[in-house]
Amino acid sequence: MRLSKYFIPTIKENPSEAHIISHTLMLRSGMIRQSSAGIYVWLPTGLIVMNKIANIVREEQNRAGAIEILMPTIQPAELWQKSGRYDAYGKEMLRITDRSNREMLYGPTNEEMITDLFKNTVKSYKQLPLNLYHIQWKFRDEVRPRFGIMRGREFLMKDNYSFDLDFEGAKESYNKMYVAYLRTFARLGLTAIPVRADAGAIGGDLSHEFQILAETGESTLYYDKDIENFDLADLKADIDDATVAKLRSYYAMEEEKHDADNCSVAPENLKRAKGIEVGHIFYFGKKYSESMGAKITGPDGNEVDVEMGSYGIGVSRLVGALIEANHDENGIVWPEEVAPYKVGIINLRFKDENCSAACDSLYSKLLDHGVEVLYDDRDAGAGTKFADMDLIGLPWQIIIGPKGLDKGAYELKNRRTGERTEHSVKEILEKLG
Ligand code: 5CA
Repeated sequence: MRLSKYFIPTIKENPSEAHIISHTLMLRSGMIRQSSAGIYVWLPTGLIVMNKIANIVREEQNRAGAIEILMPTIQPAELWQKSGRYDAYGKEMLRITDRSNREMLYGPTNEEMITDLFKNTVKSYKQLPLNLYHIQWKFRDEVRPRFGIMRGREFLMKDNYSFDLDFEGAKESYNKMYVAYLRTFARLGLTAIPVRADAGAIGGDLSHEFQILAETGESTLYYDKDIENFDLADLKADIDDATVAKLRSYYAMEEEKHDADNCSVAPENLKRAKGIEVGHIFYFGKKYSESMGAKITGPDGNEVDVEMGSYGIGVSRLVGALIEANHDENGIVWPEEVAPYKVGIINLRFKDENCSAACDSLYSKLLDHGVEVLYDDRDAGAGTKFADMDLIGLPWQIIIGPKGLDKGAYELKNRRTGERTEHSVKEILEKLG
């Protein structure tokens, strides 16, 4: 992409409305603009990153056997009246009336709708287990939307719902998602700690939040520091049962649920830290199937309420969480997996014909090699170009000016380490292609 023909409206100064680094950097690097409180426009690079995250989430859901569908954002109130949550949800739900005066709402989550779909489509245990997911916008009229897209009112979530005949089956579905989540966050290069979200409810230990440690996190966690010996960001390969069992044996709990007097972890091993919740998985059994009449015929011919679980990942929140984990004083430092482009070309001398010809040529060669490249071909000074490229945070930069060209050398900069090396075009294509 040629920057002169693109749309990345960067900002030099730190915007006063931003209080955490990810929000500041998303605004400054031109990824988002606020439309109204907690509601954002996603600009080109922001959208690319969010789509890349969504795709990694999607691949890991598919690998775990979940099936993608797409449910609407607008739901009829009737479904929520059946489950009993229409009144309980209170002011966080955005309620709408259509032209026939029917009560509708903008979905904050989809348990009711999926249970209704299941009820109308699945009749027998032979069609189970079933796990359906979608990646769709949600709306929650949060009291305090803040930190940009981190706690938005409109946000993108992957949510899925498992259906099983019995508790044993539901537990298996839950465990599959637990592993899928570990793999998803590992592929994003994030260390997400599985935190037991509920100690005593029906599911026992079948509710976990996945928390990324960050000083700007909204949750406070207590956890056994031995969990850090697990390289959680390295769990990309197959995760065996023993690893899962070990992880689940570690203590990790949110502050509100942590009982200091009865905690099993030795005080010297107990750590307190802030976290960002990027995922949440629940087993809730027959809660919705019972109230909404989602029954299946079991092997004995009797009808039973189906066993369910639900699983959420904050896809748009992850964009912010990734920036919290990957930045320096000059801007964002994208991991390659989710970077909006892999490499940026900086043309230092726009008015120099040789220099521009060399940049144009390298740009098309990189494109031919299938490399995602952002080419700063603007009529702007070197200082501006360096600053913008660092701010945008692509993993690699190729800096091209007349001096280097005289030697036939192209400077390659690694954004993360700052290391600069000189290469021929051939070497660059081999390295990045
Ligand atoms: N129905 C369940 C799971 S499908 C559910 O809604 N779970 S949740 O409330 O925990 O949300 C799932 C994930 O969405 C959270 O872990 C968080 O990462 C993300 N999320 C929740 N609220 C917001 C928000 N206001 N802004 C951005 N992301 C959010």
